[in-house]
Amino acid sequence: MVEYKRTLITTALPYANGPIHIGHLAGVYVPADIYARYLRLKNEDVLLIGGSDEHGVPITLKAKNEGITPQDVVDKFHEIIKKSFSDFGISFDVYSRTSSKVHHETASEFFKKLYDEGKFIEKTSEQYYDEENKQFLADRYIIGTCPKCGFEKAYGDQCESCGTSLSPTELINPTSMISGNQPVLKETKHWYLPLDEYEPWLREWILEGHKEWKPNVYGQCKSWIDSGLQPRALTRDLDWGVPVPVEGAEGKVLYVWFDAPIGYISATKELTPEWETYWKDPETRMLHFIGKDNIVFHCIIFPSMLKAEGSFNLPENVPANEFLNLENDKISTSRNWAVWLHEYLQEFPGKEDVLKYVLTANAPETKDNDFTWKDFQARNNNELVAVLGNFVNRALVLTQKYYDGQVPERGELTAYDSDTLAAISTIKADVEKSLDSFRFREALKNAMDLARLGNKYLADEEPWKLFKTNPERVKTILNVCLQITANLTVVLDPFLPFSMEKLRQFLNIEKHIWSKLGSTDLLIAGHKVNQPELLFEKIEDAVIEAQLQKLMDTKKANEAATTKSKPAKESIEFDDFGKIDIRVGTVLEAEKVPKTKKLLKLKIDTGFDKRTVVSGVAEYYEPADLIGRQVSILVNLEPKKLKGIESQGMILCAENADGTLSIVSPDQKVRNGSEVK
Ligand code: B3M
Ligand code: ZN
Repeated sequence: MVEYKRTLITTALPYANGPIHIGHLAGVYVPADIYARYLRLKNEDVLLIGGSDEHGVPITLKAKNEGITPQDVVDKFHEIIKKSFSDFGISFDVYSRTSSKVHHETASEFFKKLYDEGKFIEKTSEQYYDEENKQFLADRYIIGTCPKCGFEKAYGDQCESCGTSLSPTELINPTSMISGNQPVLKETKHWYLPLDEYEPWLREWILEGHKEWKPNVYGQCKSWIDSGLQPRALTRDLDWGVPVPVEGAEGKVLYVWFDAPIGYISATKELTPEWETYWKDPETRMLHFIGKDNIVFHCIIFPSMLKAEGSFNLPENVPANEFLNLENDKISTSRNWAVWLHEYLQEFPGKEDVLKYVLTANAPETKDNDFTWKDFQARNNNELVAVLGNFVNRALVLTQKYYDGQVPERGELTAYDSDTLAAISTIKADVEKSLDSFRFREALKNAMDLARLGNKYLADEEPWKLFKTNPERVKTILNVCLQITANLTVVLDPFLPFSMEKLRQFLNIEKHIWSKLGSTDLLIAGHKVNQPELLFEKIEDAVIEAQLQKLMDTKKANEAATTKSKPAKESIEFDDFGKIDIRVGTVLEAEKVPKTKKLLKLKIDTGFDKRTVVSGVAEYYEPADLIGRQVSILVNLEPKKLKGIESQGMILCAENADGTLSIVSPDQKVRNGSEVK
């Protein structure tokens, strides 16, 4: 397709079983939002569609773990997700949910049509069943070892380690997620889409017809098609989802990957009565923004469903991204290893654009990438503050200072002036080329080139040195700088929407459309600009350290959760216990033992004497912090010399999973000498 009249952009529907994190944002929502904003600036007809995926085993498992209903789970997370997207400025035209009535009807009708037209095959097969819970174990209800890569916690539908899509019977050592039992096989009936019959068509449509798709997407499709497609079951034995609308299907629901992409259709229906134009008019171009784990569903299965139905458009492109890691480790909801959007928004108010910037500049477009807080800080301080913020601030402050905020007249141009102004159009063309091929990192870099250009121009021309001697020249220089600033509000608008809105307020201008980009008269002489504020603020080390500390705490908590406690030692007689004399004492003095890393020398008031104890806690406590504290001390332990000091007892500590020590103290002040028993 060359010409199109409108664009329908869909974004993967996040499972409503947890909040949104930076991995979701970098992979799907930030690029989709940039693209939608770009098309809107070009005055194109575009819809950005989103919503929560509220069915499937991820939801029912979460409900089970928390002892609440699936409806409770999705109600809670749908609200959190929707609000965080909106606060972050993802410009959805609609953000819907798949538990809605319109969705249930739409998905149900879609299935019924394929059923009535004989597009499914009905098959009875043996599937895993948990006898204790009397339940079939679909998809993620079952885990086992991946037959491809050996990962031990692969799900029944997919291995998260190697990405292979699986069926439960392929798993080695299958285990029920509900009971932990070995499941048994039991017969059940389901409806399958014979993907094998669509193979020749898929081959032609994708492998011949869409060679322009990103290599990672095209490559995955090719490997799927080349390894031979199998009929795919589109129903499940579950009690949460869209009921299968045919007779003899009691207790069965539509497979979540059948209903979820239809969610894009229902959301469009919810938004506009014109929904069919967006889905069926061949002059509409449909784009699916997704992460790499969703490629097969959006490129093979959903298109085959659409093809079977017959009246819908197929996707024109599927610009899927790879994964984002966090500080060198895979982002994981269950391990709480993530930067959560709703927390970021609270902890970094007014810095929505900074996160968008960093996630775009470092987007996992062609390979997995790593988000680090140090990189976040560096990009903010060295790029947003030092380049973009610095340039516009200087241009605006000088305009206030020299001309009381009025845009000065431009005189005769030097070659450098003309080249600088002409470069804006070149940058426009570069950004378009990058965006049109879904290369967002490059597009952002192209757009930031305009800020770099302005910064360099200002540094080269040094108007502050000329103001006394050549005031006419300064007018021209600042006029050029202000035109660049005004152009920045256009070229960076898709990427930094909140900041560009602010910048338009400083400049006292309305939003310009994309085609104005490159114009050297966005601001006419005499136009009055406002007093500027800072566009971006430096992020201090302490802020970054606090975030890193938060992640360290998560790591510790995870280690603690996965460390098995030692079993209890052999039983002893009460008399044996009676031999142990533990007392509470107060630390009177504390100092480091010279030339050691671990040892502190403590003077303790035990209530009946004052004695010296050497303790191995120097790495965890500052001596000064211990003075005055009550501790538990084993007082009848044989004295022992440590580094030449006689230690008369032992301070009791609890040992953490990571080997760190924590002193055991009474939870309120007691008399020194009190027995611990
Ligand atoms: N909810 C899977 C995911 O969040 C799924 C996407 C549905 S898109 C129709 O990765
Ligand atoms: Zn695997």
